[in-house]
Amino acid sequence: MKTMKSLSTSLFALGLATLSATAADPATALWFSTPATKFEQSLPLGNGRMGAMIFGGVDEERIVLNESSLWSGSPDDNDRADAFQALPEIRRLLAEGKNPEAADHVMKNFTCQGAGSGHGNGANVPFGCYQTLGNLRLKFGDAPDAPSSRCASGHHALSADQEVEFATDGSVATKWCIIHEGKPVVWEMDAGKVAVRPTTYRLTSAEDVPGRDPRTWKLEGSVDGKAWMTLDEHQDEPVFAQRNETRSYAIAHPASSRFLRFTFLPNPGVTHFQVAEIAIDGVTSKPATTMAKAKNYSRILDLVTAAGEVAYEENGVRFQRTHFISAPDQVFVSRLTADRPGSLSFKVALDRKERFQTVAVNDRELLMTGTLNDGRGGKGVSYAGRLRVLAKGGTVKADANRLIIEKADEVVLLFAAATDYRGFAGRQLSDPVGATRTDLDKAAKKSYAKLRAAQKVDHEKWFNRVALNLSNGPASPNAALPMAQRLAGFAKGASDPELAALYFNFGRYLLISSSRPGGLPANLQGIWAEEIQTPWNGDWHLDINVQMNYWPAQVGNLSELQEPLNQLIASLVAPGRKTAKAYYNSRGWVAHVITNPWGFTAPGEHASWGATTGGSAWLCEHLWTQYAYTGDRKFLAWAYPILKECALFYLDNIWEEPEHHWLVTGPSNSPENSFKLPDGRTAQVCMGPTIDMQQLRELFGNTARAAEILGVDDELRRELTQKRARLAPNQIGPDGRLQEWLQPYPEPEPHHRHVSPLYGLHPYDEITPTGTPELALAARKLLEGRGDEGTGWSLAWKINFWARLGDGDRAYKLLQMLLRPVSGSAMNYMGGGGSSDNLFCFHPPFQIDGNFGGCAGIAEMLLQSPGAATPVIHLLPALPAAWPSGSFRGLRAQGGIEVDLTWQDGQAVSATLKGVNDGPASIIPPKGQSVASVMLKGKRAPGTLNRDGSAIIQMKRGQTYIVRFK
Ligand code: FUC
Repeated sequence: MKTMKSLSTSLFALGLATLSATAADPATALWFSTPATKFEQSLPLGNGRMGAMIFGGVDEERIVLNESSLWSGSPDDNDRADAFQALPEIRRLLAEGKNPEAADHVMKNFTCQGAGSGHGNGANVPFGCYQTLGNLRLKFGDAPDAPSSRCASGHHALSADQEVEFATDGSVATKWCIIHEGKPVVWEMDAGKVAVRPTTYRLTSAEDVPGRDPRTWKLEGSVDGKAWMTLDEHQDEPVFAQRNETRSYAIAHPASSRFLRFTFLPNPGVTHFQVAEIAIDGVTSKPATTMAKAKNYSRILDLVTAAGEVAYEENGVRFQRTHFISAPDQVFVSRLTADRPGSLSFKVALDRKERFQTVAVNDRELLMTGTLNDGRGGKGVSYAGRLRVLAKGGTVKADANRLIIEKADEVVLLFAAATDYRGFAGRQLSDPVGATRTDLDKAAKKSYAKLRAAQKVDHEKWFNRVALNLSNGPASPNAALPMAQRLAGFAKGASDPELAALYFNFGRYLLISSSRPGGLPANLQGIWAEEIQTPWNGDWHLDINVQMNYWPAQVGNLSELQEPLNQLIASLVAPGRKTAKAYYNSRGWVAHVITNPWGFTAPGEHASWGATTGGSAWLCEHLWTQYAYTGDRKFLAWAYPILKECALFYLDNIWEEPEHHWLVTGPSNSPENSFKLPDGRTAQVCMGPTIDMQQLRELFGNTARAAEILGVDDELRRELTQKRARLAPNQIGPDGRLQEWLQPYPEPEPHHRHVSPLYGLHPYDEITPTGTPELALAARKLLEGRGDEGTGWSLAWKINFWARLGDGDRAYKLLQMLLRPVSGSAMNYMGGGGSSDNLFCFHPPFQIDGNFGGCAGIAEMLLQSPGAATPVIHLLPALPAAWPSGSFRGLRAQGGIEVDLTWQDGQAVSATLKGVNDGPASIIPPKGQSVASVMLKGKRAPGTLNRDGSAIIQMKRGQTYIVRFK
């Protein structure tokens, strides 16, 4: 690991030194020289259940708060009871090559019942969505409260960068855009403490679709937010003649108001309403710049101790804030200090975009409560967030719905959050308000130092299991730059191996912070979101995304943190059985493409993607992998019934296609991709896509092996083995590429982000360069054809593919692409993935899967452990030229073997292996090298050195083996 000294030296060389930044290790810390102005620059903290994003502003510290069970929606029956009756006809049409007709049938009879995911905008349908808990705001000094605007009619933008705040961001380049649903659109603003009396206002049209411009509106004012007076009105105004045109209006009846609101009537014939800017003169303003008076500012996320540190000087006083979230004490903690007594004066507020009420319960405590939509207009999950102020010196008092701290020496803030979500995981509370009180009372009995010490011990126990060093020299100059400049420099080609190490460490950090035993699994957002309507509902997508979240768990030595995923899988068995009966009249359980905390297992609402049947099979891979990497038989015994019933579903549902008499799935999709039929029509619904076949080979194989290990179900084992052999095989198309479907159909979108037929290369490993060289070549050709470009997670997957193909430099190129700086969160399916300043993976928008996939990909370049009866330890299978020397400690191979390795000038020097089980292990050295010796306690370890340079050793649990290479 880098020493502190080498970094501080380079910082001084660059003239960028700040006091705190010199303490930051560039491989384990993200540092910034400015506060965050956007979510994707803020610092993520989490204890698995609660999350926080630290902005670190000087005038206002905004902290986005999260709680993993804050889901709208509610349990729902999504199955069409007699859908199975449509199955024979759908299969007949598929067998006859009439895929679009089959798709019509799926649309009519075989999609879910109800609104499904609400086309990815499910906040207000039963599917629901994961939502932000709200904001904690600390307002310093005498800065007036920034006016805050909101959409009082409850309309939500389809993407986070078109939400209501973009109407007052001072930029005509951004807009507020929503679907009005035929209802008046209400914009409301709280101008702050002081009443205002504006006399003019301005509206600016957005950049496109004139029909969406405001045409009929009313402006009202209110002193108390209850009684409203009309200030101005316009009807049937002509559409704005130009895009981004600003028009000014005089207010007909000015009146003193604290609250102001516009009601815009929807324009007939258009679905959307949009406006680039709303400016009430003298009231709305650009957000104040927070850096005006601050000096020597730094903001650091320390991955080792899991704390966000903010420090700066103002008027000669040094201010410091430390933020963390404790798993042992279940509270978010902030400590604020200053080096001159009596310097801390600020106001504390808790807010949310909708459905909240904040009250001061006493002079040092705020309580925010609310209830989410159950998706039927009724009451869903209720939540509570409670904040307590513990101040040394000065005064603390309540003022309406905030707390005011004056002239304190030091302040500790404790925040607890809870919901009454009851389901497969989480706290199962009925009184979240009471729970937050109990959590705070307990935590408040401990000193700050005790809270911090307990949180550090807990976090470090996970984090320190693994260490990675990708350079042996002094830190590169680029590594000393603040994050934004560091990413920009790296994208321009600056050497910065520490950045890759940081990305790896960050992935493990995020898993530790978003997935803890007993809790809900990490979703598309991990646990971090500032929206009400999160992109794609912040759900669990089963056609790669939730699985990718857990790729680092085993190799990254965080096996226990996969438990939430295992529980999610177990929870899908009961609803999945019902779905299997309704749609297939079959045994077993199935989950399709998406799920939520309410047990959604039905197909999605559109045939083009919702017919994907592999979700449950892909989930079950993780149950097997957990066993493979731990050798934990008890776990296997627990998981076996889930695997078995999953396999039974597919056994009942594979059918013989007419051409080759192979067994295939169908109806299905190759996730989200489409193809062209010979008659030129485009289709998505198909039978036997390659990915399904690979997943079934894997599932049937793993289930049979599990049965064998546990000594059960001989007959089932035979059936699995027989049917496995009859599944449609991997095929190479006339263009030499691995085929995606049964036929070599041309693709309308050849660069599609999903590379589903390479499931057999990664995560499954039935395609390997040594075991199946022809298929590996076909896989490589497919990958070349798809191109490197992709969404965030797609880039991350490609790192893993190239690593499996043994091409370290190509994997590194994809890692560079994943690390390229991106901004803007508009949804992009075509490519343009990368990283934001805080290293969050951008699809775009922010989607955490790529962080985990990239982390696993880096590990995959250094160590691979393909599935076999004997655990295999393949060292440096894809080392790029960019990392000639380095070391790692604590990565895991199958069989629960911990591996340490040092390499120099591209050559492995020595490795240490330590197992938790007795048994053989096979060691494969880097290309061009051989195992020279394997020693146990200074003597040759039992085993054999093979002629091809590999070795097999007989390991005893708890013993340390030292491997040398030549
Ligand atoms: C699938 C992917 C998208 C996105 C979404 C959450 O629909 O195809 O790219 O990742 O899931």
